[in-house]
Amino acid sequence: MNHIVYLALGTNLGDRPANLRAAIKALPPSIFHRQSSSIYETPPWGVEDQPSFLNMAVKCETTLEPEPLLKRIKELEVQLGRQQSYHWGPRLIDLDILFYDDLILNTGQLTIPHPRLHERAFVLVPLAEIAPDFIHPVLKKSVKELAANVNTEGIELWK
Ligand code: PH2
Ligand code: MG
Ligand code: MG
Repeated sequence: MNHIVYLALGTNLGDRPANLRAAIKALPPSIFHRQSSSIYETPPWGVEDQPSFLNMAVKCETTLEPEPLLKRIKELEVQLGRQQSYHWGPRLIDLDILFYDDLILNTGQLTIPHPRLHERAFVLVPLAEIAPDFIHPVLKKSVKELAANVNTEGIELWK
């Protein structure tokens, strides 16, 4: 049984475009890459005193259940060289699960949809390119509508 998932990718350390490319290339067959958004340069959100990010969103098809999927993408982050940082601090690569089909899940360890995606222009702007009409299963609004309601100031298409 295959599931459709949307992932957010972010990086603000090292060779940022190379980090995004490496992450997509490193996705295993069990997380099959289907579509990518453009890349955006985005001002740091949460903790502002850090380098700006490159962000994008991808659509994948997966055979993994949500928790094994999370485990696999966390392993991938480590494999790509991510090291421990502080909460919302700088990172080489960050992979977050945004949506998993139209599943609503909260295990304490994993919340789907991502609990802050609707507040984050750096997630919604790229996501709206590849999934404008996807309905947020909790908020019952389309990604396009959510994207229209956040402050997109400072977000720029990456060349
Ligand atoms: N990720 C964070 C914290 N702040 N800001 C931007 N612009 N992009 C991110 O990916 C990001 C962030 C924690 O995951
Ligand atoms: Mg994140
Ligand atoms: Mg993360």
